[in-house]
Amino acid sequence: MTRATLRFTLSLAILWPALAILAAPPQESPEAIVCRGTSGEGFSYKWGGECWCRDGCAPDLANCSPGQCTPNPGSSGCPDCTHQGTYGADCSGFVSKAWQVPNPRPVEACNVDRYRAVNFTSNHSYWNVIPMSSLRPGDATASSTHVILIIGHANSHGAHEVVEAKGCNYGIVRQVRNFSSAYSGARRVNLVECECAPGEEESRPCGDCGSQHRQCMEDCRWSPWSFCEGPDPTGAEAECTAEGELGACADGRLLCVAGWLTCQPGTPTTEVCDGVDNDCDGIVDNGTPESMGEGYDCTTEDRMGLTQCIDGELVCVEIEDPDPDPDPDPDPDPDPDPDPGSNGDEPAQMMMEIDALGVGCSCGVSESKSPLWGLALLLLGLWGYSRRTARASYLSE
Ligand SMILES: [Ca+2]
Ligand SMILES: [Ca+2]
Repeated sequence: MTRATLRFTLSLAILWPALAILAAPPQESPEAIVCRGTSGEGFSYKWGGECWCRDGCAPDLANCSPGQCTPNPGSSGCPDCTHQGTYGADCSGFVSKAWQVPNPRPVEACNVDRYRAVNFTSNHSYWNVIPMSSLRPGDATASSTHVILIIGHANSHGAHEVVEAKGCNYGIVRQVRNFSSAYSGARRVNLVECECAPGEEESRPCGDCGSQHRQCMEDCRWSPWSFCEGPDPTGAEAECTAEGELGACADGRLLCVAGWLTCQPGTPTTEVCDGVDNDCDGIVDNGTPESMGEGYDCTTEDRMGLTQCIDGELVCVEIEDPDPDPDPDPDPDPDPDPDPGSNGDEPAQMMMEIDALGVGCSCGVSESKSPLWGLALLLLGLWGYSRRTARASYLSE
């Protein structure tokens, strides 16, 4: 098979699927085309190939081998070349996939329908030929033998940043270059105006402490705004009073909830003895004995006691003895009237009776008293009588 026959056969094989399957390219932005194109950088040039792996707008060389193109002995390159590896693309396969023509295909899909370079030099239902001076990102420029994806605007020298499957010894490269007069421009159809540049981010404030974010997606459209949220003031350490909450639950923390400053109530906890309404039922220190630590044995001033929560503090309260010990040395005979036969306290009793009854009155004296006591009482009576007689005589004179 001659080289010309080989080229014709390969071209027919390449064109056949494209002729058999015709579908419009997707509605998308030029930036989406550029994103797809930049993801091919670094993969190998593969004659007849049109697939690579991407991670967003970047090549995924970690998960996909870029392949290796080697010119056969005596040749300068493809199509007389050998390729090792699954992934890689030639120039027209690369632009066909970047443009998603004739059908939308993942860049990872190999052996799918595509076009040849020369196809891009004339009008087509999927693209229009444009002046080279009008080239902008997302367009292509093609000669009869090569096609290149434009990813940048013309610089002051008329050069553009491009991505192209440059050749067997180069692979797919990204560079800035000019074009000879052999090239013409082409712009794909079904392009939509961009809302934003893919990857661009935007944010705006919301509520009184929050913010929202959105990102420009690959299709050149903004993603929906994110949920409104923000950081808690002073790291959620700012204190506040939670309205309608009782006890410890009223001691709140100022948080940013859904973008609004909110006093988050405290959490009820087990009631303990601390002078605080821990369980938030409106009553201070009303827990169970177990939770309060009450009713346990303790000692205070060498007396046994029980723990008790008083004014927020656990104290040891002495136990009161309900049946105190009787007098250890009780009077065995508590009768207040001593034995009348005893002589021991007779004088004292007698004197008391005298003072109470007055002089001359001896009633109540015990008959058992000594006769000397009777004589003494008689003498005392006589002395009193003589005194009263003498006083009466004096008053009558
Ligand atoms: Ca309580
Ligand atoms: Ca408490």
